[in-house]
Amino acid sequence: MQLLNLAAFALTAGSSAVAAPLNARAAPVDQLVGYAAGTTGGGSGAGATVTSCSALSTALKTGGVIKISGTLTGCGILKVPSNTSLLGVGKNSGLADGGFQIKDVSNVIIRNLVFNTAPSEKDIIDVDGSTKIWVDHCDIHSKGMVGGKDDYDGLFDAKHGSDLITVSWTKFHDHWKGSLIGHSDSNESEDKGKLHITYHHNSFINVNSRLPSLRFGTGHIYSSCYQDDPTSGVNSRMGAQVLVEQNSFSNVPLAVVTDLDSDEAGFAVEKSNIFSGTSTTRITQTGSLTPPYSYTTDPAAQVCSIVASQGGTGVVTF
Ligand SMILES: *[C@@H]1O[C@H](CO)[C@@H](O)[C@H](O)[C@H]1NC(C)=O
Ligand SMILES: CC(=O)N[C@H]1CO[C@H](CO)[C@@H](O)[C@@H]1O
Repeated sequence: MQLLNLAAFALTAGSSAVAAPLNARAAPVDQLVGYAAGTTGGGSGAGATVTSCSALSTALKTGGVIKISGTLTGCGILKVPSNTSLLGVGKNSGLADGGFQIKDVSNVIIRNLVFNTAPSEKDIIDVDGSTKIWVDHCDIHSKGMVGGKDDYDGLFDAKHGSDLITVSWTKFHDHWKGSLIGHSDSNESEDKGKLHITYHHNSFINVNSRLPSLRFGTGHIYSSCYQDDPTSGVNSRMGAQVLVEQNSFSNVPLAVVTDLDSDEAGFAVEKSNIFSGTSTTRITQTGSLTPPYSYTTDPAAQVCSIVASQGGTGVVTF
């Protein structure tokens, strides 16, 4: 009941960038906001529930609504077709040592799933040439910064002209490479004008870098919690535009940076963020992004506690 009331408040309050009252969450927890608006996945049907890798792999031949119950180990990387929702049952369902490849498709939703342990040299979620993707209320992690940084790939990556993506209320933690958007300095012809992505109400804790790293694209990153990310946070490269607002960065050197790792710098605007501990910024070009949608921020001082309790799995359940 309390959740419904808060959501109703946020919806009526709904115009751009409404700030939360102190000590209350303003943003609704169960709503698609941002560049992926209009993504419907497999629709609203009950769908099929799967409890094994073989059943999941069969269900993925046709797509639709697929509910995963339990932790499925050893599924490898599974391809996801268009018009599909992958939903976790309860708090502890997902994939261990596996992931999803979303390649040359459109309209995919992934919610309430735990991804535990990155497969060797692969991304856990890899979006390639695909549009309309919503990842929400997931917990995506590996084993920490162990072994070599290139033994694994990203937690959530998107490339080759992918577009219209929202990643919300998701806990990213304990890994080397977080989220790479745009994989190469030489992919301008595919990526320029694409790679629009919204990140909100996520946490990035104990992840080395790429939170996200964005080339050519457009990123709106708000009300997220960054803690103990030892190399860099938001990395805008190759003319990318980012708006970084109402986030909390604690011990994130180069929390927002525009001149790292690429031949050309990116653009950034940071506003109303909190930088503490070793956190610093290096913004060499000021950006100009105004998101084309309504959204509700929560204040930087409260986002870590809000995301800790309202992010990840077991909040929005299926
Ligand atoms: C996905 O759904 C849309 C809308 O119903 C439809 O036009 C499209 O053909 C579907 N795509 C696939 C690959 O089934
Ligand atoms: C269109 C374009 O620039 N494509 C390049 C993207 O990057 C790959 C390497 O990962 C090149 O092979 C493509 O030519």
